[in-house]
Amino acid sequence: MELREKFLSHGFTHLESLIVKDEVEELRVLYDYLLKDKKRTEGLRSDLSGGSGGPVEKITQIMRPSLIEPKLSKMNVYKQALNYAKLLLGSDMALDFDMLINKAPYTNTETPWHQDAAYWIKMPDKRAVSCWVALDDVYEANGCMWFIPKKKSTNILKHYAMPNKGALFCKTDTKEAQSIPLNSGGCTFHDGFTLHFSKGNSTNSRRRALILNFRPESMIVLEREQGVDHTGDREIRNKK
Ligand SMILES: O=C(O)CCC(=O)C(=O)O
Repeated sequence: MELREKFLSHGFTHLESLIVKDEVEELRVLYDYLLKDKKRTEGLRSDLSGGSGGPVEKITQIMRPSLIEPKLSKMNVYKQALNYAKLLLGSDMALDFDMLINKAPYTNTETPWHQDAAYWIKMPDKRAVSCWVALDDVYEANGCMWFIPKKKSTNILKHYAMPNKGALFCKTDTKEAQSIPLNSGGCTFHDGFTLHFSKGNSTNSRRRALILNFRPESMIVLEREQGVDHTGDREIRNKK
């Protein structure tokens, strides 16, 4: 099935290779600087697991990393992902925010099932696509992405928050869930209503992902007018 056709009908799709290995290497260097630098990332960094700030972060999330490390947004991956966002959802797509999500070896902590739109304000134009780029080879045991093929509607299930402002999650039937293993440099695309999840990293390998989220320019303007720039606390914004 064509990339766009699959994205529109299932709510997700993937590419075996979005960027070349040399760029993966360059991104890993910037990524690792940010992971180590707790000072510069303060305020934008948190543990999605809901852990209460212990010495080991189980799922490190750093929001808007390109604000801290502007070299990032000059990288080809931002241009490539934007081109695909336009192909999938239209020429008015623009970058809303980027984030890093890292699962260190043996942290064994799943990212619970959720829909991204639960985190966002209600928007009249609901088009959005997240490009999740693997910077390591990813597979089920170290936390590759899983998706449930989307039904036609754009319903948002009831979401709950993990303790300490951790990730949002919902309850869902997962029998149709599909895992998408990737080599580094590959990526998945999912829309804001598609249920997704990843297992904990139970291996000695790393699982670094860079995620770029795109939506219509006019909706980004609307978000910013309402003070939403994806640097603040996680909360359930899109209540039924
Ligand atoms: O990287 C993960 O484990 C989860 C990613 C995710 O939820 C997202 O990109 O929306």
